[in-house]
Amino acid sequence: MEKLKELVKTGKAPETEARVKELLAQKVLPEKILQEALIPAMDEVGDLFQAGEYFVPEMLVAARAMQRGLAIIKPLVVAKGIKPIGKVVIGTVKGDLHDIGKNLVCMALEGAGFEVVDVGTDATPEKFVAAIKEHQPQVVGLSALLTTTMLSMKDVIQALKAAGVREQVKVMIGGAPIRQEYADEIGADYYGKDSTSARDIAREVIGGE
Ligand code: B12
Repeated sequence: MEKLKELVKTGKAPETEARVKELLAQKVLPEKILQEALIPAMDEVGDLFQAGEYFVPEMLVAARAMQRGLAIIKPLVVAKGIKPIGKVVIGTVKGDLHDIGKNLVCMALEGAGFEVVDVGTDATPEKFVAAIKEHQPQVVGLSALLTTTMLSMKDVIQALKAAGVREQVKVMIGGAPIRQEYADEIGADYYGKDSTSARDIAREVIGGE
């Protein structure tokens, strides 16, 4: 696991892929690989960036390596051929390009049997509104990793109100800078600290219907 973490941190994409496969062959659970190597590696990359030891290019190659690893794990944790139990529209808000966390949330939701409509990154409030009108989800997930872009979560909620669709969905928000207080402040229904919470929230909403 330590070796895998190091490979992600140093942005070695093909080696990351190979190491993930190796660990899986040794019967290490995909969830364990995710929780104990891939995610902690990105946390450490963030710390190195903050300390001025890493710059954007290093963060970028590390993110690419992480995504190569995730691509191997995804089919193992995502449910297949099951009738979806509910629908979630999710995206990273306007101005924000971080999508690893959102993709993990998508994986957890799909793994639990939800249909996920991913509107991608840098998604405008209008894009969320259009996706809600088209797909009629029960839950909308908003992700933001920057203290500057988390402010656009409020714009999305306002746009949902203006479009008359706010009452038909529950809004859950998440991302590293987000806290419960912020969810309360902007009128989001839920805050989820990680992908497991996102899955539990979706289950609660859909189970509660
Ligand atoms: C990788 C990375 C990048 C990559 C992103 C690649 C990609 N495809 O995502 C690149 C290099 C592009 C990048 C760019 C930038 N980044 Co950056 N980045 C990171 C880094 C190192 C890791 C993020 C990550 O993937 N974490 C791993 C995932 C698994 O965790 P997560 O995203 O938090 O998601 C989990 C939870 O938050 C939650 N969650 C997430 N979304 C949602 C949604 C819902 C609905 C729910 C319920 C839960 C939930 O569940 C997830 C799984 O558990 C972080 C550091 C950090 N520790 O966060 C900095 C970080 C977020 N970046 C930072 C900065 C400053 C930038 C740049 C501005 C740098 C620059 N000067 O250009 C740009 C901004 C670009 C933009 N417009 O978005 C700062 C933000 C500071 C701040 N407070 O605003 C951080 C914190 C680094 C730091 N320590 O300073 N970055």
